[in-house]
Amino acid sequence: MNQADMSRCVEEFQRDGVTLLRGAFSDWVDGARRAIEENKSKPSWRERTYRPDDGGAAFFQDYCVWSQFDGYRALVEDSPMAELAAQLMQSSSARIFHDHVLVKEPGNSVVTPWHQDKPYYLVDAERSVSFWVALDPVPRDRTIEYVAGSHSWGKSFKPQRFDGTDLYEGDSSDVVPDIDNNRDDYNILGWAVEPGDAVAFQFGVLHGAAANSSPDRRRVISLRWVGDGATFAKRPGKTSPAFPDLHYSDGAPFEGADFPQLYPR
Ligand SMILES: O=C(O)CCC(=O)C(=O)O
Repeated sequence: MNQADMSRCVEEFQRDGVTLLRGAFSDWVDGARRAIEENKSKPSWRERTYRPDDGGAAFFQDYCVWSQFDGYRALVEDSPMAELAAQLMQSSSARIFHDHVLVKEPGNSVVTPWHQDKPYYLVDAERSVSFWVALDPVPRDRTIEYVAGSHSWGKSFKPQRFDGTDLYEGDSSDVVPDIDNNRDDYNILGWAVEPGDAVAFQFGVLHGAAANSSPDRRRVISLRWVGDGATFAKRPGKTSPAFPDLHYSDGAPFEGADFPQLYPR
């Protein structure tokens, strides 16, 4: 990507909370696709696959597996992702937080509801970015969507699992507004994507994605990064993803072997 394009992306990312990086990871698509097949046959203990009641195709998800499969590791360590993360976040450093693998098989009926990522996580980060890397073509009507600017609302909405259950028991925070029935009230952004394109977005921006009502697979890996000043955050329950063996105190600097700083090396 040339300097002018990158400057425009940084501006959009700061203003809207989201931007599109065309073709940024094309060279890592084949490896990541291979890793998905390996991962599906050897899921981690964090795997969460939704099998809809309608008997339709599955929605495979796994987390925190980037260092276990060569194709994922290459995408994280060998691609320009760490440096792009630092540039987008306007940070002098970039640290990998985790990955989230999302495979909506052909005909999968699970809609990813509107949500923000930050209340699910054990990290508080003013500088954050997820790269939603497409490994299949996804047309505009089935792609991930964002409410532009919602990262700046100063809100933290109630986190719920994708099946609609609350993540934290007794959580009294506000529920996400009914965006689908009031779409004209929001500036909703989304792009048709090709394999190797990435949508980069902040942990605080509202987003959701359609079901996969097509005969094609929708394979994605979402890689999460944080920048300068990130700290651990204690939440009122088990975070998603969960790190049951990790001991940390609220407000401590976010670091450790699970979360290596990859920019600068
Ligand atoms: O791809 C999807 O269905 C949702 C992805 C998502 O919510 C994320 O990457 O944070």
